[in-house]
Amino acid sequence: MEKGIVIKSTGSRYRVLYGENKVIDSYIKGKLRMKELRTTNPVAVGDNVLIEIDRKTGSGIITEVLDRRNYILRKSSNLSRHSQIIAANVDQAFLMVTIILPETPIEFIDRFLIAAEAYRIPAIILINKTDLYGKEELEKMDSLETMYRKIGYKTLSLSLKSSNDLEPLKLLIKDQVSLISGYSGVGKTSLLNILNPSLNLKTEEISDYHKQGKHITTFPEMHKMPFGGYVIDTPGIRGFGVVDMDRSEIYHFFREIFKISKDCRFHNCLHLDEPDCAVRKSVEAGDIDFLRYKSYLNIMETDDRKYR
Ligand SMILES: Nc1nc2c(ncn2[C@@H]2O[C@H](COP(=O)(O)OP(=O)(O)OP(=O)(O)O)[C@@H](O)[C@H]2O)c(=O)[nH]1
Ligand SMILES: [Mg+2]
Ligand SMILES: [Zn+2]
Repeated sequence: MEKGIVIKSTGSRYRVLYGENKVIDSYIKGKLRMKELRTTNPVAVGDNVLIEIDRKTGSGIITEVLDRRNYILRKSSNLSRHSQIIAANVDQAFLMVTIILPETPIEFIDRFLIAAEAYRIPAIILINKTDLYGKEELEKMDSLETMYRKIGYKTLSLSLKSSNDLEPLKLLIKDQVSLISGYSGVGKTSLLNILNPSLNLKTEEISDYHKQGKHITTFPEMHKMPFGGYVIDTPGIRGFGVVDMDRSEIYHFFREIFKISKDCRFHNCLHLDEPDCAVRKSVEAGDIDFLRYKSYLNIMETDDRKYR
């Protein structure tokens, strides 16, 4: 019996890292001892597992999934009640965004941040491709950083196409399990190739026509960093995990809105059009950023079903 960590999951096969850097293709046999979870994948990237080695085939057999500290879910489809675990045991989540090529909308960032907030996973915003930015883009980047720093999020800007000091980022990644998410084509995989040149992962130019990525990474995969720590590269999904949150608690995960909501007249205020709403007053006074409030309104309006 060996203890290992799942670094890739492609349906029924799992790649497990164990011992001193040994990798073994594994599968599940029989019933796994696990908590009840309605998911389509019982074992996910980041799971700590016990394996036995099948002497005949050389494959690993996963016999047990150890307790998870946390996990990030994604609904298989909007209508489905089944979810898929994207990753387990994550210390922090990076959201890589770009101002152009492709443009990452604020609402997308906020959806990611509230999901991370709900999972209690610290989120860090990485702004990539600064080499492409002119005056206008740099201004946009600046106001984005100001907006998120004001409410306590860490942001880092970087470029992978010019000599750029990646030391601050490496320090954050070192000895942690990090997940990296973001639109297709922002440069997630390119970053990993730079942090660990022996990886040689596939990346691709974004399409000239759509100015979007081509979804090159198709499965989440965990990579070991030579300086310590692991990073889970994810496919450029149009959204992070969906969390089971009630519509009435969405504002709990907008940290600055939540903080001020204690001053609303009604304890069940949703900050829409209730009288004496401290949140709306704060938005009017410019203390809460209007863009954040707008994301909140949009999420309240459109995601009625998804968040239940
Ligand atoms: N100019 C510029 N291009 C970059 C930078 N970082 C990445 N790119 C390019 O962006 C393109 C997409 O990069 P990928 O690393 O494949 O993007 P990804 O986020 O992994 O995309 P998916 O796997 O589809 O989710 C590649 O052509 C990279 O060379 C950067 O800092 N500046
Ligand atoms: Mg990729
Ligand atoms: Zn209110």
